Amino acid sequence: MHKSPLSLAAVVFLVAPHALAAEHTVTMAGSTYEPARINAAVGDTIRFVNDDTATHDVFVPTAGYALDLGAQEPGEEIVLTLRKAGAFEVECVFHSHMLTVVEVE
Ligand SMILES: [Cu+2]
Repeated sequence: MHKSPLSLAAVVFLVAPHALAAEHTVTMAGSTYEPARINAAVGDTIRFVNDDTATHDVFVPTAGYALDLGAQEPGEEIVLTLRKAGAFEVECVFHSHMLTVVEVE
């Protein structure tokens, strides 16, 4: 048996483009966002996982992207969907040294 050109085309259509959206994970152990830099694409999601013993936060001060997801207790997860291209910084309002930079293509 061989696949007809029609079924091959259908397979290609099914995997592009929405199936390409990626999920990135940022952890917070030791009051440090890990990784410190994320390269992502529009439509991707970032899962912020508080795997630390302290309360943290996802705060974006960058103009045009500003948001504050509020206090995130140990064990909690928050998922952020990236809806526009550009770059923004994520900080924690409780720990000023915490920083990760997100670049969205
Ligand atoms: Cu923090």
